[in-house]
Parts: sequence; structure tokens; C-alpha cells
Amino acid sequence: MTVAPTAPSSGTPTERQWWKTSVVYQIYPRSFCDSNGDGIGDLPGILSKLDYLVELGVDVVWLSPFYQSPNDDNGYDISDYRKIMTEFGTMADFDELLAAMHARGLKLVMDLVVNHCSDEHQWFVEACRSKDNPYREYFMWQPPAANGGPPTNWEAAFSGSAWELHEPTGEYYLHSFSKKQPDLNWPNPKVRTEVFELMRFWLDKGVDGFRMDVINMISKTPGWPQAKVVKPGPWQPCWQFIVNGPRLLEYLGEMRREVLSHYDILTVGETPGVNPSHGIAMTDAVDGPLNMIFQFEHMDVDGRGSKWNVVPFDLVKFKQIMTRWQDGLAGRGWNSLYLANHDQPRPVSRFGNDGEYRERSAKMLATMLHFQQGTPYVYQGEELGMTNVRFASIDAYRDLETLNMYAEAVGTFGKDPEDVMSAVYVKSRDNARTPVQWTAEAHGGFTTGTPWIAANPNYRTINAAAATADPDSVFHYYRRLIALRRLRLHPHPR
Ligand code: TEU
Ligand code: CA
Repeated sequence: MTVAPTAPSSGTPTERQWWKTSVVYQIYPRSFCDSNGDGIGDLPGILSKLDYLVELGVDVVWLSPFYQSPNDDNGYDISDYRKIMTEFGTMADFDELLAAMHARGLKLVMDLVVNHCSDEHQWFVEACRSKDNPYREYFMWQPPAANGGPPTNWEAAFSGSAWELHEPTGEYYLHSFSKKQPDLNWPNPKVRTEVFELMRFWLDKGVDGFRMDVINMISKTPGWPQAKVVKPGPWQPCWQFIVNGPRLLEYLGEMRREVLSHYDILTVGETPGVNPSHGIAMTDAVDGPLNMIFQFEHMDVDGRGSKWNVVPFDLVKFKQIMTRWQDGLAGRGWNSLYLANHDQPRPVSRFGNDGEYRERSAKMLATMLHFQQGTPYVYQGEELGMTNVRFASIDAYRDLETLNMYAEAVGTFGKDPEDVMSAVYVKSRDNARTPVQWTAEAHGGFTTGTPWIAANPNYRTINAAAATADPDSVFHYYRRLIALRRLRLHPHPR
């Protein structure tokens, strides 16, 4: 399938492929900077820190979702794709932020979450009214199994069954994540049309691309097969059935024809469970629908079967994985380069040493990553060498993936709470979601109020104010690393 891109052909190849020579900075708005003292990060807070990002030298900012959401999964459960989340601000705040970014030469990439939406989205509210409602087939419904239970034994990524019974209409709906995140039914062309229209809404406002949440889950294995029993309990891992389905490239090709090829944008697909051959199919320089993808093989090196079954990470295996992706995509596709994001533990704690050698290992990891071929991603606070957190009690954690796992492990399977907490300390997504540490003041200067999640107590020594004042800090090392890449890749500096 060769789709001739109709992207604007102006500019030199490098300018047309600016996403290859850029460094992307990811912001998780909820934890970045709170401007109004309600303890929740917001769009004006981001606006106040743009000059910090310009000093760091990044080119693109990826914002995790800021659409209207009940925040069951902190914005990855969208109830209105064309409204700004109340806690984060207004559409006027967004327009001001986008203009301010562009005025500084920064591009803005949004998080497109369309494998699922929120159960509070109007589409799902309508779909639940009756089995023959026009929106019913926007979602994936199945009748109960013969025993009255869920259609398959599939486990949701956030624990429990991947099916929820909607009693009034007597059918189950699929939710790969939480039960408040019903999967959208991509085989329905009306769903694809709705998605393409919402993408154009934001692209026509001037945004510069999308990070596409679990985009390789939009095509699933048909026929609802049962998953192999590999662990105790009724629910079994089903990743093999929910990623890389038979129509994935068809849907992405349609998205490219209908939307992506008409704009000069960056597109990166988040694609768990892929190997380099998937990477080439999705990012092929000629007819790949996406610019690049996030693969997860190097994120799975310290978990056996599950992220929570922690094993020491194998450095040789880590190097083999990075090499396989470099060699696999060289001259064919394009790699994203990342060690951190809002779902992953802090790299300096996970792959380095967050004690005596914190700064040195943070610099080592950055060097290893930024000198590979691909587009590097810096996650908020990574440039400060921020570390994992260790809250004394599960009550201080906020992430539903963590809380659901703990409740199931301790409540259902009777596991020792201390053993479960030892996995939480190492792998909870909240390690990446404690407030960015701006100063040594209360809560790291993130808020003048009470933060929605406690700050890491080490903000007193690890913070942006100290780092930007110290020429030998991790921050200035990242700044020099990014500048060196720019020198090498952009013969004509900005
Ligand atoms: O994450 C998808 C994904 O693969 C997750 O299962 C992730 O690997 C896991 O949480 C790691 O522990 C995306 C978003 O990045 C995540 O924040 C969302 O919760 C999820 O999709 C559902 O939208
Ligand atoms: Ca706020």
C-alpha cells in the first residue's frame, strides 16, 4: 500500500522532516506547575515555564491529555475531545499557550487517546440507552457467556475482567483498561470518521502533531478467543489479542490518507508489544503511516511476565534490545529514543544509581540515549535527575493501576502488603507523577496549595532552581547534549 504523502513539500528535506532533528519534552500537566493554588498543575502553569524549556533547548513539547475528563485515569479517559479539562484551564488558556510556544519556536504535540474514551462521554451515555441506539456500535458489546459471566477470560490492564456488564441492556462492554474507559469500536466506519474529525479540529487550531495512545490496539484479534491460563485467578493476560490486529495498517493508512498526509506534523504511536518488523511497517520512510513509535521491549527488561514481578534488569539484554531497534530500523523507519514517561519509573533510580552516583548516572543514561539514531524524548524532571519516590503507605499513592493491583494482590490473593509495596516502590507510575521540583520551597515550588500527590521529599536538594544555577548539573548537561545534537544535525542553528 503506497500512499504518496501530500504533506507540504516546501523547505529542505531536513526542514520537511523537522521531527527527525528535534528533541521532544513530555509534560504531564497535572504534575508540572500549578498556577492557581488548587494543587493541580494547569495550562497557565506550563505557560510560566516556557522560557525554562527554551533554555533547556528542546524543540517540541508533548502534552499528556488536557481534554475534559473525570480523571479516573488522569485524563486518559476523555469525556469531551473538544473541551479543556476544567482543572487545567480554558480554551483561551490553550490558545494563549499554543501562541506563546510558537512565538518561542516551540512546537506542540497533543496526546490522541482514541482506543477508548470515558464512560462519561456522550457517545457512551447514548450507547447505554438501548441496544438499538445509533451510538451502540461505537463500542464493543458482547452477550454474556453461557455461564452468565464475561464473554472471555481477558484481564484488563488495570486488574480484573476486561468486560463490564451493563445490566439495563444485559450485555458486556470491553474495556482494556479501567471500566470507565470503554474501548471504541474501530471496525465501525462512523467511529473512524468521528476520530478523523476531532483530529482535524486540533490540527486546524495549529497543533503540530499527535502522540497516539496505544494506537496498535485499535485493531484486535476477531472472534473473542479465550486467553491461555498462565496465572491463578479467573482473568488472564490477553495482550496478544488486543494489539497488532489484522486491520491495524488499514486503519492507520486511512488515518494517513484522510488526515495526517495533509499536515506538516509529528506523529508517534505508543505501541506496546511490537518488534522491529512492526516498527518498519508503521514508520517506513515511504509508506509508513506514522513518523515513529514507542516500543516497549527495553521497558520490560526488569519484569518477568508482569511489571510487578520485579527482576534485576539485565544490562546485556538491555543493550541487545537497543541495538536490535537501531539496526532494525536503520535506513527504513525511525526510532523514538526514551527511558522515561508518565507511566515508567524514574530512569536514574531504575537503570542508574539515585544515591551517591545520581548525577553521574543520570548524565550517563542521557548520553547513551541521545547519541543513538532517532528522536529523543525528555520526560519532565528527567533533566533534573528526579528520582523514584517511596511513600510510607499505599494511601499516599494516586495511580489507579497501582491501587487496583494492590487491592487485588492483598485483598483477593492475600499477598503480604510489604511484599506488594516493595513492587510499588520500584514500578508504580506515581514515581513519575510526583510534582516537578522547581525550588527548595514547600512542595518543591509546584504549588502554593496542597498538591494532588505529595512531592518527593528530596525536592529540598533536587530542584530546577539549584540545577540551573549549577553549571555542572544534570540540567546543564542535558542542555549541552541537546545543543551538541543540534550542531550536528542542524548546520544552521535556530
Ligand atoms: O499506556 C498504555 C500502556 O501500555 C500501559 O499499560 C502502560 O504500559 C502501563 O501503564 C505501564 O505500567 C497508555 C498511557 O500512557 C497510560 O498512561 C494510560 O493509562 C493507558 O494508555 C490507557 O490510556
Ligand atoms: Ca491549578
